[in-house]
Amino acid sequence: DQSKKPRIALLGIPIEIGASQAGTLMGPAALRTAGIARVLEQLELAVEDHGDLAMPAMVSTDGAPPANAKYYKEVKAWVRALSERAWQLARTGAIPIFMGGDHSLSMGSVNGVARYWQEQGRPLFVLWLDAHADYNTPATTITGNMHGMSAAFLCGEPGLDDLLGEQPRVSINPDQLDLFGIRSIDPLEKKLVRDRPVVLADMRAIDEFGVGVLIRRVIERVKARNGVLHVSFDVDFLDPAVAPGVGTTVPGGATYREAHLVMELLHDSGLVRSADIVELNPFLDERGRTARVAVELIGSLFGLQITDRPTPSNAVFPDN
Ligand code: 4U7
Ligand code: MN
Ligand code: MN
Ligand code: MN
Repeated sequence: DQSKKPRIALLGIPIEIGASQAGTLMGPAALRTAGIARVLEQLELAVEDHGDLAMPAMVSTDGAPPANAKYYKEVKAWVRALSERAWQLARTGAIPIFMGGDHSLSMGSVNGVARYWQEQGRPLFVLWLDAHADYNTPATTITGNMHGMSAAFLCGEPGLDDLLGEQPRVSINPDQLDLFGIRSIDPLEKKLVRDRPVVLADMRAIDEFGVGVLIRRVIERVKARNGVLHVSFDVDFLDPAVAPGVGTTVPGGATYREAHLVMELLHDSGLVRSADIVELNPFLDERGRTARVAVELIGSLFGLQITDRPTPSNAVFPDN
């Protein structure tokens, strides 16, 4: 019965001006070609593809845009439109998957779903799977690229204060943001992250403790507060050997299996209510490899399993 199945709402956001390299605007098309809807349908989910968000008309801001924020006006137009749309999609009760597009789109997608969960009275936690912290502001950025500012903006850092226009801005408490997989951070950005109660698992921590321990720690924190989880998956979280189709590759990333285990554990938690999949750049990909890996990982996030047997939560196998 179609009506009883959990619903997934796919929305493409073909934005690329937040990044330094062109090409992420083809991301939604590549994810569709790689079969994102088919994979989710095979998991007994009701999938609605809402197409791509149309490029919004630019709104003239009063006054000059902030310095050190490239394409501020264009990004603002996208973020405002997406925040409204994300809020509406969340209100339908579906699980929205926002298909990027560069990571600046999360300023709109996360703000919109955060608004919805605030109305529901449940705290929203954000898991940021990324090589980068994305915790720059116009005051700390080296490049001025806004895809490197989204996490900081969402936590209420100043500098892009007019970005949402008339949309209500819902700040995420920094202790409800988990930066996971980090291995590239700029000097002033590093200082800012150090001064904030942001939770962080860098690649060194992942090497030492493994993703199993660290993701369970994330899940326990969300459960302890009766919260829900948004997963913001930047494809450069993955090692470039697995995922070459991104503009900002950093060596030493998550392996294929580490990334699947992250997604499998998140699925089992039952806490994920929305997700972004961002920074896929099909122009830089090799024969669709990265798009395919991204779709497989979305499969694991929404219930694809190897054996369909319950996995014990400790190292001891149950008697059966
Ligand atoms: B992404 C960078 F300087 N920190 O601010 C910057 F290294 O969404 C990179 O994670 C940002 O891909 C990367 O431009 C943004 C740079
Ligand atoms: Mn990144
Ligand atoms: Mn990012
Ligand atoms: Mn990037």
